[in-house]
Amino acid sequence: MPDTPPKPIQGDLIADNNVKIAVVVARFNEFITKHLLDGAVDTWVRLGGDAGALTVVWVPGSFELPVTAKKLAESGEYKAVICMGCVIRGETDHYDHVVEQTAKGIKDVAVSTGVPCIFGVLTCDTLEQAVNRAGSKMGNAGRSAMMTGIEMADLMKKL
Ligand code: INI
Repeated sequence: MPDTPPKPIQGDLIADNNVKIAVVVARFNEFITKHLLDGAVDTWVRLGGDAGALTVVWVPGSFELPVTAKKLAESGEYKAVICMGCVIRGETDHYDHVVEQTAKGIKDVAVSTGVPCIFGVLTCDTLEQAVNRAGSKMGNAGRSAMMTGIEMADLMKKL
């Protein structure tokens, strides 16, 4: 008998207006995060979705992303929650606390609710690094966060 290769299971990259996705954006470093949001919405539209089908929620800073993602995930309405922020290292260890707790918080919400919560938070040493990842030299992290959210929302349906 010929050996048959395994049939992989994976999410498709199709924006379906009936599969609700929420985007939570931190206002801190809005100069950067508004471009991440623009990239995410544009990617959703280019993959076939209507911009109006997305739910966009603004929060003060990245530290507020997990609790907001939790509320959205627990509502049962959303198949993915995309969290976007920008944390830039300063002179103190504040950066480390914000980054660590934000990343862990977002992961905890995803694992406890079963709703994919995407870590679209830039963690940079300099403003230039953030600019490069918000629609210039290094692309736009908002785009990849949206693609990850769409793929994961579809994958969860198939598992
Ligand atoms: N929030 C960010 O999203 N990015 C930062 O770079 C940042 N820094 O550097 O302080 C930041 N701080 C605010 C934090 O997220 C909370 O909003 C605040 O601590 C209130 O809980």
